[in-house]
Amino acid sequence: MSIADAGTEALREHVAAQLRRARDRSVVLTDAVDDDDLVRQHSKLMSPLVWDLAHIGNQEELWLVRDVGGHEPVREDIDNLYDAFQHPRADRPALPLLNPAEARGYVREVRDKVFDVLERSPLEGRRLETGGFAFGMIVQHEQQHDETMLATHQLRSGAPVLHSPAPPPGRALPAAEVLVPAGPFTMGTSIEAWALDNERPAHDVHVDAFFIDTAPVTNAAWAYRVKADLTAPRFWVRDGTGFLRNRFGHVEPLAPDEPVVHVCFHEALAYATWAGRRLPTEAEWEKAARFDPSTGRSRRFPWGDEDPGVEQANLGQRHLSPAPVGAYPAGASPLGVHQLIGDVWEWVDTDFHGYPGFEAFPYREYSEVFFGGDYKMLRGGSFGTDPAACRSTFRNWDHPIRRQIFAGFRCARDAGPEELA
Ligand code: AVJ
Ligand code: FE
Repeated sequence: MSIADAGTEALREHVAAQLRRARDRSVVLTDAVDDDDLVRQHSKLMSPLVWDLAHIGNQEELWLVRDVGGHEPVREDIDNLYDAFQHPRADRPALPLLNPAEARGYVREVRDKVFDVLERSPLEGRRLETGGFAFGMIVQHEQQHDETMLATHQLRSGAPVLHSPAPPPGRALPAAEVLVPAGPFTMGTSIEAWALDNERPAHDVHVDAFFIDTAPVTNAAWAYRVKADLTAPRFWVRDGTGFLRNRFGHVEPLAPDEPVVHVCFHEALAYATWAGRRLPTEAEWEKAARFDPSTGRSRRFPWGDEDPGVEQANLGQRHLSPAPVGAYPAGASPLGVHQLIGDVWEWVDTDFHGYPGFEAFPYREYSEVFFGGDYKMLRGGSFGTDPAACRSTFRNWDHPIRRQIFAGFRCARDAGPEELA
């Protein structure tokens, strides 16, 4: 089950390990390039990598050193520089940012204090500390920025600096789509200790019967659509009459059976419409990912309640690409839907809003200020998402035009009355 059910010392160990894992990843992503590359803006959509790094430290200082720990500020003078709401990404390179050596020193100093705070926290009592929530929030924050930094890596030019083993091979799936039966299911959670405010509370949602694809739309399916003279995803490179793809500087043939990645919401919707189908709603996606028809219960993950392992899902930047369809049979849902977790974030046709009974916690700027804005939801995580920041209830969002994120989609359709089992 979840680590929060184990004892306090086991939880403390878990928190420490998760903090270290997140930091190892931030270090890999920032040590891979030289200082010049760290301070440069690779795209107006992204921050310089050195901004992400110090921002990670600053959030950690604000919540864990100052709030949970009750300590004096380390660098109060830089709060404004690293407040995402003060400076749009495009303006960040011009700010008097900490240089790479200073940023590295800063995050290290904050982290040293945080281990001290962790030793002293009862990990219960105060809501912010119960179950290690604030620590978990900061782990997820760092991992989210790591994925953002990975997207920045995909935008940089020059020789490749990141390498990874290929994902496991794909396999044919027994069916292209499955019927998700009509009825209520539990959406969101009130019991997952590190779930963020927008995943709460658990509530019942009625969903009509619908069909959902057992796999995300693949490059082959998309290439067929491109032949019909529609545009290609981001990072596809023209090669005579066909396409190659640029994956973190590795320019290579498209893997036909891999989920398509780097498409915006509008492209996903256009593909689905072109294919005579539609995108699932957020509730449909979550029901397909969690609902166990034999018990009526919502699971934490499609395969059950256990955290993701390497057999279940392509997460955690182990591979620098989605895996081919069928590569994770052990990660399928009870209804036989594959690769809902990992590989590619999946666009769903729902705007960002709070669930009934939503309460901002611990700060409005994580979720609430984005409700009702120009955002579409993304579900399930990508190959670049860490397991700590991914579960079947986890909600991500972005502008519908964004395609630098690791986003793909799968299709769904209404179930006709004659098709109901
Ligand atoms: C939830 C991924 C949309 O990166 O903008 C990071 C996460 N919030 N720092 C983002 C986040 C504050 C957020 N997303
Ligand atoms: Fe942030």
